[in-house]
Amino acid sequence: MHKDDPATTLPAAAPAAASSAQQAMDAYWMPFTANRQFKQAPRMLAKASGMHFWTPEGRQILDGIAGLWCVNAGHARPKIVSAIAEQAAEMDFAPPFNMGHPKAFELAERLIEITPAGLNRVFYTNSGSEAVETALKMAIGYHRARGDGARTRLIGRERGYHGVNFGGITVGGIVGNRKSFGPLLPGADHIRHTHDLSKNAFSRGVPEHGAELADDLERLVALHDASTIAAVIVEPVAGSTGVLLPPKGYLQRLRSICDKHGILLIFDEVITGFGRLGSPFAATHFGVTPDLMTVAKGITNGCVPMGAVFAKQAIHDAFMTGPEHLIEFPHGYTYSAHPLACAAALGTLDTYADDGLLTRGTTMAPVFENALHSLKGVPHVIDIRNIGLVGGIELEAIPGSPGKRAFDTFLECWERGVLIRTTGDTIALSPPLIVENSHIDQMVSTIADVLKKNA
Ligand code: PXG
Ligand code: PLP
Repeated sequence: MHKDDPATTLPAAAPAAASSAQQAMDAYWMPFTANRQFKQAPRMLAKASGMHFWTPEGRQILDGIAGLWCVNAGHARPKIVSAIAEQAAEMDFAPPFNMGHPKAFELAERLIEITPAGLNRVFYTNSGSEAVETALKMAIGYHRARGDGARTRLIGRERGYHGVNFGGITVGGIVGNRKSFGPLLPGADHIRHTHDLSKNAFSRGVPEHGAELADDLERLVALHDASTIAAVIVEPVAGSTGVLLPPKGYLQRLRSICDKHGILLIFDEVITGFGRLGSPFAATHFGVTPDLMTVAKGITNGCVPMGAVFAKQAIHDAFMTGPEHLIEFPHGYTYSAHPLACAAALGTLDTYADDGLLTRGTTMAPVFENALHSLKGVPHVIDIRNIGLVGGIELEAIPGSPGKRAFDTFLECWERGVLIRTTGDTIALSPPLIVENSHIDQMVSTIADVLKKNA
């Protein structure tokens, strides 16, 4: 640091009580944030419990998005907090390569009790992005291990979000996340997205029209030949792109086309996993079992970074060949199965079980659905979508300024004490699964007030 730089003359660690306005802000390059806008008018969070955050000044904020789709059991749950604290004191770290620790094995056994039947092998990562890279490598490696090494193509879907690493943005379909980063991985392709407002606007739950969009995979099979395709990856319900639900029968159809052609099906359940739809997983909810499933976020209630891939046993077993002293799958992260993450995940599974949270979304869904759909007719609302405890409210874009109407709504809801999330011109709501009717009322009425005021 240069001592004449005025920014560095501030104390290195700002006092805990410093208000957001006093804090030096230049050094931190924020992720997925409009940095310059933020730093002019920072939105700081300092404390969290249950359904709420508090700002450093003590203003209470209702959490309408479970942090970032991850704090499914609500904030500061005692069993999770104490599990992390106790683990940090007992064993802070253990190398995951060639060594194990009991909680990593215990957690895997606990997880496969709730995954769809057949998905019974667990590989740990530290994020959803890493889980996606891991699953894509497993898919290609699996085919090669079986002597089908020409199957290397990866198929994603338009508008899909699979994290931000190179594999994930290759199969991802959000243009803004890919266009600046070169040619990406070779050989990938995309099926069409399923969003169709002309037929499905204001659907409650899964839309009626569009199962045939799964047949777009047949187009890619005809173009590339199935013998070159390793896997198809989709979000069962697309979250990040603006809450797009699968049309009725779509996922079943995708499953059967994959089966017909020997293509692996990967569900990216980073958002839909751990109760978001009212069932433990989207695969459970829709009765469609993928070959590989990626999760993160809710696996630790967002408390310690962790992700995972669930694999069918046959995929795992295909790797288990060759000399027994050699590594079968040359892949893993320094922090795979981190003891703090495993402890947090065990505390999280206990908390979900204690409160019945993996299915509470089903109980609350009718209340949530009715509240959301009460926004029909509010100025600029052009669609409302919902399933379980996730909702999307699509706004008409301001001509020439896509995203602005939703972002302005987000800013004004924040001023009024409600945290929502926006992507493009869609507002996403995904509250902690402990949400009560009064919280739902507060979220929806705040959004309605803001939209009416700015009509
Ligand atoms: N796959 C899916 C389906 C996701 O939703 C990831 C992968 C990546 O996970 P990590 O842990 O690497 O972030 C995600 C993450 C949003 C938003 O804008 C959504 C996510 C992350 C950040 C923002 O709604 N989802
Ligand atoms: N870069 C270097 C130089 C490393 O040594 C390592 C891990 O040892 C990595 C990257 C990968 O880090 P991680 O295992 O945390 O993903």
